[in-house]
Amino acid sequence: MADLFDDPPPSAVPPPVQRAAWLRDELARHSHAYFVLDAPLVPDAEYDRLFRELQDLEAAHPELILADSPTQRVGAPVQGGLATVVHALPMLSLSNGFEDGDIIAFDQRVMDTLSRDVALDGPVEYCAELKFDGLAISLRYERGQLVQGATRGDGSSGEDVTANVRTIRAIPLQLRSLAGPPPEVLEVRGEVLMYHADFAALNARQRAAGAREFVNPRNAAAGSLRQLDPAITAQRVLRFFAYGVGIIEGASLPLSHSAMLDWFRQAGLPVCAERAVVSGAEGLLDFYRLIGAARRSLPYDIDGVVYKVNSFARQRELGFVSRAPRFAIAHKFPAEEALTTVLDIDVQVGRTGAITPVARLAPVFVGGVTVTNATLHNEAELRRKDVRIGDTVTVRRAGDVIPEVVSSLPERRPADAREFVMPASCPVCGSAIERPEDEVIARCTGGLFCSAQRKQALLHFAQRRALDIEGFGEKLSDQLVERNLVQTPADLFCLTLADLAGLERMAEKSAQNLLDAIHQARATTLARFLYSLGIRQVGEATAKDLARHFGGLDGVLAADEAALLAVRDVGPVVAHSILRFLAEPHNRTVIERLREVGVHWAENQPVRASGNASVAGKTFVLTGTLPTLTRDHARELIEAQGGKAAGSVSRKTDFVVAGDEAGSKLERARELGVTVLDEAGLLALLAMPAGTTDDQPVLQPGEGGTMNQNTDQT
Ligand code: D41
Repeated sequence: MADLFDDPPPSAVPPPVQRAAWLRDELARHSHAYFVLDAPLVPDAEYDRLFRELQDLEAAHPELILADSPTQRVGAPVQGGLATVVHALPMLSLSNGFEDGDIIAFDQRVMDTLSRDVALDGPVEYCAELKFDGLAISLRYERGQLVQGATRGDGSSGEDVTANVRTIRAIPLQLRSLAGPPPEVLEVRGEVLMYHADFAALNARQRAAGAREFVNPRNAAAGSLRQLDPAITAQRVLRFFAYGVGIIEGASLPLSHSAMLDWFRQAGLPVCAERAVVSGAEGLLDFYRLIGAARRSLPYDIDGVVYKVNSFARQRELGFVSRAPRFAIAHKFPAEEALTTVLDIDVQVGRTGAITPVARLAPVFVGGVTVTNATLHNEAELRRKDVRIGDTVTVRRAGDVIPEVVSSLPERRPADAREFVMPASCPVCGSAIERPEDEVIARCTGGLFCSAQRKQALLHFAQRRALDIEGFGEKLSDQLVERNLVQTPADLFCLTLADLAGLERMAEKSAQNLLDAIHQARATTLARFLYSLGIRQVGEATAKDLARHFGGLDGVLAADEAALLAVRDVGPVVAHSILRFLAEPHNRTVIERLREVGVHWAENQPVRASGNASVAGKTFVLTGTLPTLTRDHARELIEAQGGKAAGSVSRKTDFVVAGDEAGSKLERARELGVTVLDEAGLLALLAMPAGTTDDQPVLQPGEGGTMNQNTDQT
């Protein structure tokens, strides 16, 4: 078999039978590497090329087509609805726990039950795994061939989704041969889900096609799996993770759940790597906390973790209560979505005057806190979601992200529900609200005349990434503006102890501390200064580009459009925004006054992108925890050599620097074939002499750092 994996030399063109067999093996090997080993061997385009070659070959020689050829995944549409499948062994449900106490009690019950029959020697061993937020399905393999896929349904019977399941590349059409012949029958249970990136891409396509977008990856996965036409399912990238077993005939299972998962993986089934064998309640709770912290960096949604007594013999001893096994429990994370009602909708005015509609909600506990306000983003979003005052809505609060209204439930709409009307004038300052034809964001035209914008501008100016005035917060900004103590950021530097001591909750000591902090903040960098001005479209990265390019403020102030466009990553939109800001005499006055009151920085010579050719002009994305460098430090090192640190991975990314627990960004890098470095690799790159060019290998294995480009066969 092994020699079939080498592309035959062109001189010896193999007969079509052999070429087709080679292509099928090669395609299966790549799918396995991608979906099961999580280590792609070739870029997607190479897979596509091999796939097309096999398709062409089979078209020319239809006798070569085999049922389990990767080209045969998409079958004919199902007529007259999905058939019902009665599960040979019912698909059980899981009982839920929410608090530590629930888990401690579960472990105690397990110990009590087991020790009735045998003396327990120490804590119980569990297999802990993720609880995927997808759809449970059962796959039936007969003699290693996939013959049926069915949804869980009510646990006793589900829907026949064989044709759709066959289109899921993560699901092998044929099991890899283990020692001995394949089992007569093997039912594999697991979850079908959609990764965040694939969900976003699907919704972008839906939007472009004017079709309905999906609310979340779970719904998208469910909708995709229950299609009547498998050609549609085939266009949706679904994944699968195996976590259980149904009927098994003609083979015996390993002795534990964790050994079974390993066995599945060897058989070519995707099994999630995020799993552990742990002991006792303490081990379970440690796993819960570990996964809770890493949850955001996973490329898919989970809604908790699942614990299973590891030994199958002990599982049998424990048995079931009604439809749920006594040997397993789901430990759920606090729900991130909840239903509540919209009491009112009003608008908030942001730093740049952006008007954001905000839903005032009946208080609801979601994502671990009580939420009373949720953003509706903008008018177009609000209309698309058709949210009305009085509606029942789904609110989502994930991690530290601002709570948002996800969707409304029109079927629960009361008769007196009212539509939101965008105000014509700013509720804070009364200035007109305008929305340019081609933009989605409406804005208050009041500028710094609008106190809402002034407050936000001050907060932006003082924030950590700008002038970094310690102790400057929202309450303070509100008071300074409301008492007319501060009109522009420059006024901050003229505040006196008496001004501050008169404010609410401001003792003399804290007033003095604040004055000191303001005084200290005068020493800054040009990049921070430019960022602090709050010019639209000028974020931190652009501010740094500008500072690096011009070296000093006067260069920026004098720049015309052509000069701005010469700055890396500055395009016409950013250039116009800067020019518009600087054309406003008022803004120039504020800048002058800031210099007068002593805000200063070291002016540099403009940096030419020549420091280290391996780094200068290159875009880096940092992800995960590096062993010694903080992310900020790594970023500074990259920037010091003319490189740029970006937040997300795209085709323009040159390097992804990945540490521990790197998640979706690393995944994306692999998908796009972006070079991945670890910390040692980054440091080696930074130490490289000037003049190293693009086409020289950046690092050789064994040179102190490691690098893997996923086109290499690792
Ligand atoms: O990830 C999951 N959603 C998951 C679901 C999992 N990791 N393990 C599971 N194990 C079971 C048993 C123990 C009954 C085999 C499950 C489910 N059941 C399950 N999924 C839907 C209902 C039950």
